[in-house]
Amino acid sequence: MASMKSQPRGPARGPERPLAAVLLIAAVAAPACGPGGLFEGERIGRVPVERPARRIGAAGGAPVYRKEILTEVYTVDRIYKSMSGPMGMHRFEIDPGGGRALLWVTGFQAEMVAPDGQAPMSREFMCHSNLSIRPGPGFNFQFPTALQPTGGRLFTLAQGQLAIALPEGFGVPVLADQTVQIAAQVLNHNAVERPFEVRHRLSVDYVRDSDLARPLAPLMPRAVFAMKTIEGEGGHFGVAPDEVDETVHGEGCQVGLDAGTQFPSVLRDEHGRAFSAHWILEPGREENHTLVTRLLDLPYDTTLHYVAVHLHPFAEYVELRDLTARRTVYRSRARNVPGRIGLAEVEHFSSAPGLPVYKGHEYEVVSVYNNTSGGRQDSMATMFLYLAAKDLDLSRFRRAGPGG
Ligand SMILES: [Cu+2]
Repeated sequence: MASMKSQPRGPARGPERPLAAVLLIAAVAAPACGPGGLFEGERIGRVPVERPARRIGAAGGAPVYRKEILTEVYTVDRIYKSMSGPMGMHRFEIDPGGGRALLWVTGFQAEMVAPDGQAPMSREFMCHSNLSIRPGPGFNFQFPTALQPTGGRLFTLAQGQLAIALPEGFGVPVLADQTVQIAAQVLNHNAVERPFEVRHRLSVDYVRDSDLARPLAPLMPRAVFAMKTIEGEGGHFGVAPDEVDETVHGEGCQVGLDAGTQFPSVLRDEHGRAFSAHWILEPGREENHTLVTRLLDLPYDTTLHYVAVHLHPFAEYVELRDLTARRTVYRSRARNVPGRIGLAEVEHFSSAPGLPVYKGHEYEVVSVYNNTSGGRQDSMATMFLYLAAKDLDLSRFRRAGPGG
C-alpha cells in the first residue's frame, strides 16, 4: 500500500512524520509472542484468548456489543519501569464475518487479572494497552486524514486510566473486516517478594452502523506529546530557531536526555534537531513547555470531545494550552499512589458539546513532574485527543439501516 506513505496535506510535514506516527508512545509493534491461539471457553490457557462479542446494552436505539480479549500471561519477577516490562500483541477483527460493514467503536477498557482471567490484580501493574488499526486494505487508507496521523492508533489506556467511553453519540469508525491489534505491557515499580503472573483483560465496545437510524458523529484520534531537545539548537519542534517568536510559540522545551528504551522515542525535525518524547527525569520539579502545533496538524477548525492522557509516575499534571488565545484548553491532573511509585489516577476529559480548537492557532503541551524519589526516573506526557472529523464521507460504507 504505497498510499500509506503519501502525506499530501499540510505544509509542516517533513520526513520525520512517519516516525511521529509510530512514536505515539509506546508499543506499536512488539514482536509477535506465541501462537496467539483462539480459545473458546472451557480451559483458559496462557496464550491470548479472544471471546465472541456479546450484547451489553443499547445506545441511540442500537445494541452495543462488547468484544473481550485476554492477553497472554506475563510473569513479573523484578522491578520493571514504565515501558520495560513483559509485553505482547494480539491481532483480530472486531466483528469477524462483518465484511465491509461500518462499525463505531465507542469504548475500550482494561483490567489487570490473574492467569485465570477472572481474579482481579492490582492496577499498579498496568503499563499500557493500545488498540490500533493494522496496515491493510481497509479503513485508514480510505480515510487518511482521520487515522494516518496516529499510525492507526485508536486508543491507549495507561496506568491511571483504565477505561475510555466516548461521549454519547460519538464513535471512531472502523470496518468490520479491518485487522486491529492490541499491544499490551505490564510494569512493576515496586519491590517483588516472589514472582507472580498477571494478564490484561481488555474489551472493545462497538455499535453496528446498520443498527443505527442515523450515524454517530465520527471522531479522529490525534496525539500530542511533551518532548525534550536532545540534539541541536532550540526547543520549538518544527520551527527554525531564527523564526521563533516566544510570544507566539511559547518558551519551547528544555534540553534533556533520551531515556533509551526499546521503543522509538526520538523525533527529528527539518531543522536538524532531535527531540525525545521519553526523557530522563532528574530529581526535583520540572515544568516543560513543548510546542505541538505541527504534531497536532489540525486540518481545519474543529471541536475536541475527549482527551485521554499517558503519564509516568511523579507526574503532577499535563495540559494542552492554546498559545494564541492564551488559555488552557484542558488540564489533566495526576494523583500518585501514596508511599509507592505509581499513578493512582489520571484525569480525562469527555464532552458532547466539545471545546473549539483552531487550525490557525499555536498550541503547546505543558507537563509538570515532581520527582521526589531522590534518583533519576523517566517520563512521558502524551495527550490523546479525539476531534470531530468533518471531512469523512462514510456514505459508501453505510447500508440501508432501520432509518435508511
Ligand atoms: Cu510511557
